[in-house]
Amino acid sequence: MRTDFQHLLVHQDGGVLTITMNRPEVLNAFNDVMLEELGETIDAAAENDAVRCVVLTGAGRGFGSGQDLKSFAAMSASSEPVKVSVHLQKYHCVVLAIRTMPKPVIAAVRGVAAGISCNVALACDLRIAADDARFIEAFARIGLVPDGGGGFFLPRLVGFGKALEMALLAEEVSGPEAERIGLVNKCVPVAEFEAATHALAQRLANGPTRAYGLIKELMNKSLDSDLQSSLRLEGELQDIARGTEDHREGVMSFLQKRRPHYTGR
Ligand code: LHQ
Repeated sequence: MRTDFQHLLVHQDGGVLTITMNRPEVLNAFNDVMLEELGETIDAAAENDAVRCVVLTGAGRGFGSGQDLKSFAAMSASSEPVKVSVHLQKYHCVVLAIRTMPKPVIAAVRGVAAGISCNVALACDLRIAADDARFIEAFARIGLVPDGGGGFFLPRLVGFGKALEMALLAEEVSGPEAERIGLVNKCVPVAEFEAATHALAQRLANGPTRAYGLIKELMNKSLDSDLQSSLRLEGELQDIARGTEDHREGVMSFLQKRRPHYTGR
């Protein structure tokens, strides 16, 4: 797997692939290169069976500050400005790749997660935050609407009223508050952040990966489904899960009163 990127640090430890957005001087704002590198790495992780859990995080004191506003201004000032909707398609590929990847993706957020960086974190399957985290739906501050899937994920995570409040007022939500309102799954003290992220990622990487992929599919499809369709899909996916080695290992280990050893097959 390629690891020599300009603006990403990519590190594999066992089944855990950690992708670190690495432009700390601008709080990991997205420029075109970093966005393309992230897309490439997420796609490669999805295809690679040796990767069983992905962690997305930021270098330095923040997770990400959104679109790089300097490069965006330059883009807008060019003689042939690109339509934002066209530029957004690259982000949409990343968001869709995270959602459809048949293995868990964790966003590990320290410090600021603003604008589209915040919404990329919301697209991940689980979010762990340090207590110095600052989530900002910063768009309205500069007269824009939430993008990168924020309009979809935010109300589904925190409810309609809180989502509108975050998007309209564009105020910071702290790590502990984010945990309280369901924006993140877990908030831990900064001193424990790395160890807690590592433990969660290793736990998922050692789990029944194929079942995790099917669980993602079931939950994601439920978001625009009805009960009957969801029940039908549940049966189809359970047939697949039942045929996996990990299912057999899970039942066997239970009966033999030992810990399961899942291989992801
Ligand atoms: C930055 C940025 C940044 C460049 C900090 N760009 N340099 C829109 C258009 C198209 C497609 C994609 O989607 C989007 C959606 C978006 O994402 S729009 C939202 C973009 N993000 C923002 O509006 C946030 C702008 N940044 C801030 O409000 C603050 O920097 C935050 C609240 C993130 C952090 O504040 P502080 O902790 O006080 O840090 P700082 O402001 O001192 O920033 C540190 C440095 O990072 C600083 O550079 P300098 O040379 O002065 O040290 C900032 O200029 C730079 N930086 N965000 N998005």
